[in-house]
Amino acid sequence: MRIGVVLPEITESYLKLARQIGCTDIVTTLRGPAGGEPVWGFRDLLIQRQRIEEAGLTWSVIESLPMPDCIKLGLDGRDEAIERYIASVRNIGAAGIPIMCYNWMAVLPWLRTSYTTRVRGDALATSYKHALMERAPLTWAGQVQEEQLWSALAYFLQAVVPVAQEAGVRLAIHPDDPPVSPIAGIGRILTHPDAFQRVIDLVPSPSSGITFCQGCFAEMGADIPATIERFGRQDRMFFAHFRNVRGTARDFSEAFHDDGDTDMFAAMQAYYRIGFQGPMRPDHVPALEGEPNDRPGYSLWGRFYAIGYMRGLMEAVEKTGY
Ligand SMILES: [Mn+2]
Repeated sequence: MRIGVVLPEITESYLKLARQIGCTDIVTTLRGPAGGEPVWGFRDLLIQRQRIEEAGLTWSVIESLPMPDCIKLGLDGRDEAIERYIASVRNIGAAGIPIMCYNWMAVLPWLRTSYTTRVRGDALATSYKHALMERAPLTWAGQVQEEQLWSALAYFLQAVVPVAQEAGVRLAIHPDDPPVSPIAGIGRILTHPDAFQRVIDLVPSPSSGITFCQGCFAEMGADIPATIERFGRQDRMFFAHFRNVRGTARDFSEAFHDDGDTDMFAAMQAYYRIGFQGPMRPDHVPALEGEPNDRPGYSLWGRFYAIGYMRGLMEAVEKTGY
């Protein structure tokens, strides 16, 4: 099992910290200059990769590359935007970064109704109550039907998956978070485990698979070990977000990894049973006392606590079996 981490920034000091707590893999976002999604240049990627490698770590996942809504909604301009995306995919593959996480949340990304929900010891977590969003005004996109999103996703995959396969990049789709449809008139399609099968089957390829964000699947009410086995046995689970929550899609709160509804030991056993080779990173941790809550879900101490717990679970599973 390879533990990955998102660092606040890629510095020598953070890279060292990552190794000290037992991480092997680095997961980063690629942000672009303001005003448009960029094509990431091969050499910029290579220099960054070498920096991570020389610190003794592997840059295994890009999560995510900016993707404009015209691609997700199938609007004018998408062909040019897909061309730019494809150019980045080629450069990412050439630079030796094997996995790209992406999502199909249009207009409204990752969404919460609170960043200050109290969990154990009054640590601050994010939470979502759909009842509070029922009267949310429509966005600029108006009403968006789910079929429009499915059709745009199929168009995207037909264009990009063959390129990704040739470039040696695996595309791993992340669930909608929260997995509720619609929100503010915008449909959401990755809200049920069967939707991931549909994505895998749209353009079948060893380069098209999923990011198993465990918390989202738990919110969907999925049986976590069974779902890990379902996609793991197809070799389509490329990347995992180890995450625990309390509640369900329409009313949930993030939790400490050892304090939510999911049996995390049983989940870890399932990753071992499928021989999961991909990187796994902790996702959405509470902000602990003494640390600012300026990046809700991504406090550093919370992540470190989660990684220690993951390593403990791994040792327990390795010693007691799966
Ligand atoms: Mn996630």
